Amino acid sequence: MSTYSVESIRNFSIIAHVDHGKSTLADRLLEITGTIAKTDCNKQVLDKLQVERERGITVKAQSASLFYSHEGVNYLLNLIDTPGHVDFSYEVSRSLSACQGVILVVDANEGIQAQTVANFYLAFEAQLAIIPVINKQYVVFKIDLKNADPERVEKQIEKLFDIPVDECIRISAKQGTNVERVLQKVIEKIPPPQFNTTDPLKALVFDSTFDHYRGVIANIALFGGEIQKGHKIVSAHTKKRYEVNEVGILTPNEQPMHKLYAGQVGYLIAGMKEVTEAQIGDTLFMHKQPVEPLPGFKSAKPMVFAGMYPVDHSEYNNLKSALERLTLNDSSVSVHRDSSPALGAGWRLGFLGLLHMEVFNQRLEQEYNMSVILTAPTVPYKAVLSSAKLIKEYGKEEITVINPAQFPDKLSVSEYMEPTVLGTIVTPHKYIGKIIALCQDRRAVQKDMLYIDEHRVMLKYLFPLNEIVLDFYDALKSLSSGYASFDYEDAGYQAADLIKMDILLNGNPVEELATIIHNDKAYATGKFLCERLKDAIPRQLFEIAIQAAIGKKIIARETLKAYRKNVVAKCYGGDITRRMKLLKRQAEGKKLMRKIGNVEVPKDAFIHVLKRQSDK
Ligand SMILES: Nc1nc2c(ncn2[C@@H]2O[C@H](COP(=O)(O)OP(=O)(O)OP(=O)(O)O)[C@@H](O)[C@H]2O)c(=O)[nH]1
Ligand SMILES: [Mg+2]
Repeated sequence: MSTYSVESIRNFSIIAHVDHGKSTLADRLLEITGTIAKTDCNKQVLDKLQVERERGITVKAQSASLFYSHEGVNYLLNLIDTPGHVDFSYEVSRSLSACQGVILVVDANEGIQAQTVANFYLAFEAQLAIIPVINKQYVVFKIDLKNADPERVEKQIEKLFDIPVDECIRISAKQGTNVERVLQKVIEKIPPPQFNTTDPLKALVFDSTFDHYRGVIANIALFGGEIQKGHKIVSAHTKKRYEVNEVGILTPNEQPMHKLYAGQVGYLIAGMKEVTEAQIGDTLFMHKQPVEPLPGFKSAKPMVFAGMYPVDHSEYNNLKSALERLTLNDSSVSVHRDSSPALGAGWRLGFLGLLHMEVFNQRLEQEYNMSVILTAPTVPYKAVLSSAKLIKEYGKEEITVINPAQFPDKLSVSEYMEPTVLGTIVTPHKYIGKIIALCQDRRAVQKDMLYIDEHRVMLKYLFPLNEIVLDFYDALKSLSSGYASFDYEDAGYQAADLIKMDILLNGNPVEELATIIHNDKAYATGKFLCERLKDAIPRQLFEIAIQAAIGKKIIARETLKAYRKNVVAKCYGGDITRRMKLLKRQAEGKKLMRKIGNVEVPKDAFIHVLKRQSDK
């Protein structure tokens, strides 16, 4: 590694909208540089996780070091393939901190989409060199995809990003056409890092993974100095001291190296065992040579919270340790202990979005063999307290509510607030009418509307977050035949007329089903939940009233008629053992029931009801 001085290093990320071909382009770059053997089987090789392979999407940024010789000079190129979906944009912004430039990939068929815009601005604001690449373009047959229209996409890029048309490189990542040109552009256009090996060590931890045997593997970018096995280093965040066990580069698997130098990107293992030790955004420095820590990252801001409980309560401790390990690999998940009368002890987890929640759940199942119950997702609301008693209890006036069960009563609150996001929608103009109607139905306020070209429009709307987390994207996709794309960013809180809706069974509230909703949506949601619950609860000896209530006011009601399955009736005659057996079986079934007042509800009924709600 010592032969690669900073002048011969280029650090860059590949960024784009979902599915525009980042990982496929990375495959070709790995092949051209001989990092992996060229075969027909290389399909998104950097997507190593099972969930990534199954879903065909990248969820975790992945680094790879490439060696490439150009005009007689040997270069060390460090590439980071990033995810495209909005839920994982935290991965993108972190990756960019280790780079001096980006390759911005745009699909020649789809053109600029919502995440293209979002990711462009991430790179632009970080003042990185940007190389636009138009993908799915095949020069020999003119086009790779039938509807590819590179000229149009180039014009969009010029109009929106102010990058001259002739700077775009047309490639086919799949066929490898023109990809070598991209590498050359990387060398010409992306500046080498401006760091010195003679400075004291300053290493940014921009990502980390957890290995069962070796503990934390930190991805580091060296902003100064050098590092090798045996060095004593200190974490600026925890002030803890470590001895370096191993350093190396990713090619894309870990390859140990003797030393890493300023400007280089690689990994480090130094006996860190805990989540709190491997703080992403942390600066590592040499013992007794403290440096000014790098600014680090804003911590990931959870957008949705959901309760998580083991399906079988004897699995509690196993789930706890699985959660600890998985959050090491995905530090953007926030974890709080929680408990619920129906589901027992568990956690309340914060995710960056619904896809993130699904992916995390899938990884728990696949990588840790855990099956869990997830409750309905909720967004983090705020309440400004007016009751002196509550202010004293919380120690502050403004509290964040991530569990509807803890929603403070209107009488002790001067104002409720809900989180909002600024959404960007990019769509062919013929769907505009329907999309505007959808946005209005979601209580959104239009902020901007811009034609990217004669057929394509970019809309900006301020949305209440809870109106989009569950199913907005699906609704948008279905009314635009899949052509509209959506991205959003945090836009702070706004005052909102929120209420807590309780669900009652024969007058007793069901804590798990308490929901915080906007006043305007209360009736529809209440009716919906009651209907679902009626389907989910078995009939019992007496009639059951299922009600939705706001405070003392009932806003919806369903009635479940009385009924009892007399299992013993069939056992006429005197076989007492058979009778006993049946009664015993019935009693066991009841163990799986949760009693609310005198009503027995199957444990999974809540989930059933909540899940259906999210499918709505
Ligand atoms: N026809 C054609 N298809 C391509 C080309 N490049 C990528 N694809 C296909 O586009 C799809 C998405 O490619 P990926 O490389 O996974 O896209 P990505 O940008 O990494 O996607 P995310 O990481 O999920 O955001 C795959 O089915 C690829 O085979 C290309 O040049 N031509
Ligand atoms: Mg990918």
